[in-house]
Amino acid sequence: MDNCLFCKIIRGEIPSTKVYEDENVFAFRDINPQAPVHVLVVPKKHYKNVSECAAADPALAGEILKKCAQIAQSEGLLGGFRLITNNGPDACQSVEHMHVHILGGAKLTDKMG
Ligand code: DGP
Repeated sequence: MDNCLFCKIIRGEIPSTKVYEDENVFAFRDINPQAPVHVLVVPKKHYKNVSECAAADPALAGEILKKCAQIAQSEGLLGGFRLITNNGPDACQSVEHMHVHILGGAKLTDKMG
C-alpha cells in the first residue's frame, strides 16, 4: 500500500523506534504513548484491520498475538499488560493498517471504553 502510514514505517520510509522485526511482523514504539510502555505490533502484509486479517489469514492473526506476548516479556512487563486493537470507526481506529497496541509498565486503569 503506497500511501499507508504503517507500510511506510515498515519499509523504513518514515522513521520509527523499532522494537522487533521478523519475516511477517514489525513492532515499534507508539509516537503518542498512553503508558510507560506502548508498542504497536503490525503485520508486514497490509490488512486494514483485525477483521480483515483474521478472515484472510487466521494463522497470521494468531502469530501476531504470540509475538505480542513475546514482546511484552522482552519489554519486562512481568506484572501484566494490555492488548488493544481498534477495529473501525466506532473504535476510533485512526490508522487503517491492522495493529495491536501493547500497553504496560504501570498499573493500568480498569476502564477500557
Ligand atoms: P489507532 O487509534 O488504534 O488507529 O492507533 C494508531 C496509533 O498510531 C496511535 O496510538 C498513534 C500511532 N501513530 C500514528 N502515527 C504514528 C507515527 O508516525 N509513528 C508512530 N510510531 N506511531 C504513530
